[in-house]
Formats: sequence, structure tokens, C-alpha cells
Amino acid sequence: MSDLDRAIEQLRACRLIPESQVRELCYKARELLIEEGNVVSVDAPVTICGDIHGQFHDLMELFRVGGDVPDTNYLFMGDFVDRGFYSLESFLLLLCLKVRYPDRITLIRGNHESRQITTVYGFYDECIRKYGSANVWRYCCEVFDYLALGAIVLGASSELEPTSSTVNDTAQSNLAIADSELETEVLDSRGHVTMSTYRPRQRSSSDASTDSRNISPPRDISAAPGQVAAPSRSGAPGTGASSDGNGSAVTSRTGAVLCVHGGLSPLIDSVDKIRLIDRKQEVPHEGAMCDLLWSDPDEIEGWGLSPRGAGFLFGGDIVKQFNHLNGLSLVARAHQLVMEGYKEMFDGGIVTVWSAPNYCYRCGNVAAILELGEDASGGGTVARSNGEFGRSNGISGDNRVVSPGRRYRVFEAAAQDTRGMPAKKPVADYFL
Ligand SMILES: [Mn+2]
Repeated sequence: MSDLDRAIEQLRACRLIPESQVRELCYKARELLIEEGNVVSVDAPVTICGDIHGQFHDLMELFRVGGDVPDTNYLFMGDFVDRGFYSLESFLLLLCLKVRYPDRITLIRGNHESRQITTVYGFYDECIRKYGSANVWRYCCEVFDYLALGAIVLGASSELEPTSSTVNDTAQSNLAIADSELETEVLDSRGHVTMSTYRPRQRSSSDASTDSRNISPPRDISAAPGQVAAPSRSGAPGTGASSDGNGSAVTSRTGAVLCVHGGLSPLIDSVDKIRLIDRKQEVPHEGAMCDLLWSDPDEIEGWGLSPRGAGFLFGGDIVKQFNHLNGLSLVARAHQLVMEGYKEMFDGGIVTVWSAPNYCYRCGNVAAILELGEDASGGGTVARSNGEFGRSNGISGDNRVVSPGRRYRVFEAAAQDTRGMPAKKPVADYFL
């Protein structure tokens, strides 16, 4: 077993590795990350995750729900550290996995991956407490400077694959068929599905009825143990057979998915402009790089000032235009606590994914991860050699792209007895 595999095993057990090994790990990680562009290209299938915030035991729960690396490909959208008690164990494990399986895991930068923020919100203190000096904090911050600012997911399927074996057999037999555009599975602490919902694909936004398309998952996750509330569906398990004819109108190409921690910037009108940023630095207080890590979508028109004091608020019109101009079907972002784990806004043009259940060990929220399947039909986006993706050639016609099938797995915090942790004093400013 290599040193790296040993370190992974040790960190999985929530035990830290020696300082000298952290130093070596961070050096290797930087060598890898320096080769990545500001916007990493990632092929589906991939599972997209939001904020972790040092909640190590919940990260383990996330892997139980979503599958282990390298069996499942992961894209983490930043905010690995601060707030929780195990920022070191969480970030170092993810970094080990990145170095060990570089093509299986993508890490992008959150606004907490910063010297200034970690000094205030816990990671710096944790490093001092656990290692006795600021050395490890310094090594980690040097890695932060090299993390990508975003990722583009290509080749996502517009249809969902049957669910994998991460759910128990009983539930799976009820859930195996998923020809829907959007599916949510709520899992309890034992990995059992307690609720499942789905929404059939809609052909276009114009024929959507007046009902809100800001999708939120069901609130009731309190099904009794053993009670599986998943609805039964037609179609034989494992066949992927479609039970409702969607017609052929929407089998064209699936738009790419842009992943960033915060959101859009008034200084950035194309994905290519993100590629031009000099990212290898501390997160600036303003400018495009700052906005990508700090901004939030909001029910406004155009741009607005952010109450966070950094980044901007942006409305549905901004998202719609950005997605259209860039051939995107979806912006996936994190950064904001969502009690239901995820929240789609603006006709499904943007989604917030939040992966820290019971945030700060007291918010009472559930967490979610977003699974995008692989398009096996060959009709997906095609990456070009220059890094661009399936964009209109200027030939007139419908530039509309199809949304990818989205499966949200919603999960609760790891059982209390697996963590051994004290109650924490109340923390204000959750929005940071
Ligand atoms: Mn954040």
C-alpha cells in the first residue's frame, strides 16, 4: 500500500496525517492544480456537491449516499473548510483523493478557501490547535490559490439512468425506472429511501403552465423507519424503459452545465472570460474572481448589491441570457444554505446545491448532491479541441439546449453517535 493510500485510510478514520506528509501532499496537489485551467472540463457522469464546511462525518455520509471515490466521479464546488470542527480532516481527505484519482474528483474554490476568511471562521484556529503551528494552514492556503474557479460538465444525459445500488433492494425495485427530467430521493441515516418525487420533462419553457418552476423538494422527510414511501413506476427494473412518450422534439443536444461556487459577475459575459482571469492569488475583495465566489441569485431584475459586502445579486434575466449566450442549460452553484438541500430557480436555469446537513450542527437542514448521468446516445455536447463546447455555429435557428436529467439525493446529518462532538455555541451570519 502506498503512503497516499495509507493517508487516505487514516483520514477516512478521521485521524490526521503528520505535518511532513501534509506538506508533501500540498506540494503534489499544487503541481496537479497548476495544470488545470480556471474552468475545468468534466465529463458526465458526475455527482455535484455543495458546501462541506468541515463537517467530516457528514462528508462520510455523502460518500455513503453518493458512492465512494473512484467508483463515483465527484465535483465539489468549494467551501470545504470553516464552521465545522473537522476542516482539516475533510479538506486533506479530499486533497488526497484528488492527488490519488485526479480524473475522478474535481475541486473548485469557494469563498472560504481564502487566508482572510479562514482566519476569522475557524480553519486557522483548528490548524493551530491540531498541529501546534500555522504551517499546515499555510500549506493549505497555498493550495487554495491554485484551485480552479469553475467547471463545465459536458455530455450529461437528458434522461436519468436507473438508480444505482446505493439504495436498499426494496426501495430500488420501486425506483429503478426514471425517465423523468428531475428526480429527488430522500434518504434516511441508514441510506434507505424515505421519499421519492419526480417531475416529467417539459418540452420548453413556453408551454409550461403558470405553476412555479422554481423546484424545491418535499419537506416531509420524517417517514418512520422502514417505511418506504417511494412511488411505484411502470417499466421493468433496470431496463431504463420510458413509460411516458416524450416525443423526439427534445432529444437534441444537452447544454453544458457551468459549476461555480457563488455565481455570475457583471464583468463576465462568457465562460471564455473566466478562462482569462489570473486566478493564482488570494481571493480579491472585488472583481470577476471575487464575484464568481461570492455572488447569489435573487428574485430581482438585472444586478443588485449583495448584503454580503462582496459579489453581487443577479436575477433570472441575467441567468437566462448567460446560459443562452454560452450554450449552457444550467448553472450549478453552492454558497447558500438551503433548508431542503437544493433549490432550482429561474425556470431551472440555476440550482443551488448545499451539502452540509444540519449546518453548524444546529440549522436543522437536510443536504443534497446532484447526479448528472452520461449521455450514451451520442447526442450530447461535444468538446472541441480548443476547450469550447457545442456552441451555435452562427447558423440561424433554434439555439435552445436541452436540460440534463437531474437526480438529487437528499440526506440528513450523520447519526450523532458517529461523531462524538460537543454542542456548539450559536454562530451568527450563516450567509457567509
Ligand atoms: Mn460560500
